[in-house]
Amino acid sequence: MTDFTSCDAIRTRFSEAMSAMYRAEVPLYGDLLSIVAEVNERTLAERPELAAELAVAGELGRLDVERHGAIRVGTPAELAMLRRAFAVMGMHPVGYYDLSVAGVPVHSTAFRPIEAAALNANPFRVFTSLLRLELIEDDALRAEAAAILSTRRIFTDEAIALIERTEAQGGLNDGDADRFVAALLETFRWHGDARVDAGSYTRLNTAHRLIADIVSFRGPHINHLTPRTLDIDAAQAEMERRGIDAKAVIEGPPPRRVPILLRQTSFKAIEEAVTFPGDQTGQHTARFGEIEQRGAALTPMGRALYDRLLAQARQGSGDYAQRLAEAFADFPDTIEGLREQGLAYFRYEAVDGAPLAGDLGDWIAAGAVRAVPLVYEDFLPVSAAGIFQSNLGGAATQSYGAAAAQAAFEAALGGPVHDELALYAAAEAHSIVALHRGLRDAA
Ligand code: OOG
Ligand code: NI
Repeated sequence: MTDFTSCDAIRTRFSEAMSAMYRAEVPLYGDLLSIVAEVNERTLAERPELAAELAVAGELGRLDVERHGAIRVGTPAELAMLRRAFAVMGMHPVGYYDLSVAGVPVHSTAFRPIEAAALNANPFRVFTSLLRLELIEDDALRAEAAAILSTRRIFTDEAIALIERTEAQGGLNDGDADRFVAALLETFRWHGDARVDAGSYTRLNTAHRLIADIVSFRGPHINHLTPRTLDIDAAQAEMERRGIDAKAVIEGPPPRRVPILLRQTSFKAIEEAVTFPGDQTGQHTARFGEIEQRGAALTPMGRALYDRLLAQARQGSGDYAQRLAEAFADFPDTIEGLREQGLAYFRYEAVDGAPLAGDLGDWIAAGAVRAVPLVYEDFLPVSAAGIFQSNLGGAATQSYGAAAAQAAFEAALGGPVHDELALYAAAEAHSIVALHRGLRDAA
């Protein structure tokens, strides 16, 4: 039998290689890593109960390696090959995000592991956006962009050969795994030599800065890589203390005792030197730094409440943090409250064995079973759009209209995206089945 390197191991090597590359390309990313490491260490030391909870959830180990990246591609063929490349690393498309509702001409998915064990081994995720050429209004410019994209090749021959080998033989041996990581890394490297002349760049950039970012270069350079902090308010304060030009507002929910979903902040995009054919030079602004704090995955009901309260906070005037805190006073902030009102997903664990009469609620009330919130492993389109905007100069853009184009996206991808809510619900149901089995065996 051939000995294949596990998907988890390949993913970990790849995420380490990406991290090293991005650190060299965007040195401020290294500062973010050190801020997050410091804050996490301090938080765990100050809050032993949090450290214990993370240990029980199997999450302590993944914290130091946890990152998400983001890339943007131009064509269906590029997206379809990415799906196959990420599959080599056990990363599958989860969720569909229509960012056109925020005036950004892309739609997206997140490639990530989906099994609990794989997530805890290394939850590396890549938010991946596809340009929607049809949203470029100017016919000539749309044709120009399509022509430019039709001649670019973003994967090396070796990367494609190793993807095909994986599909043919079911995995990669250790040497091939290393070659695959090195070959695929080339796709996400920054290339300052644009493929288009300065005139095209300016036309694309005027239509939308993101269009220029996607179309003008040799590949879908990684545009940020985000470590996970346990205390984003502390990390934000430390960014400011170090004089890093951080975004003013933390996106997402307010600070809470039981964190929910995702809170994110970023530092502004850096300006990078670009050369155009014919030796003209210019500047491109797209790549940035971001940190995030993750909390509980919400049920559809929890998400609806979240969306309503966030909208409410955004409408008012005056201090945003205060409006946010006031609006979210209506969102239960205890494990029991979230659970009883059906707002979040949980994993249920037997505390210690005595079998009990009654149902799950009775067991929890009796302290025989503990409910642990499932981590939100996905993204928030509204926050994402906020981050897109803040890094693109912030000018309000018109909405492209809300028509969801998920079917077109999945056709480009070459398969359906997983429904993230179904994944959380299945993980919860699975833990309940395991609990019943355990209690029965103990009886
Ligand atoms: C992706 C932005 C989305 C997030 O954390 O929500 C994202 C992009 O700018 O390409 O990464
Ligand atoms: Ni991000």
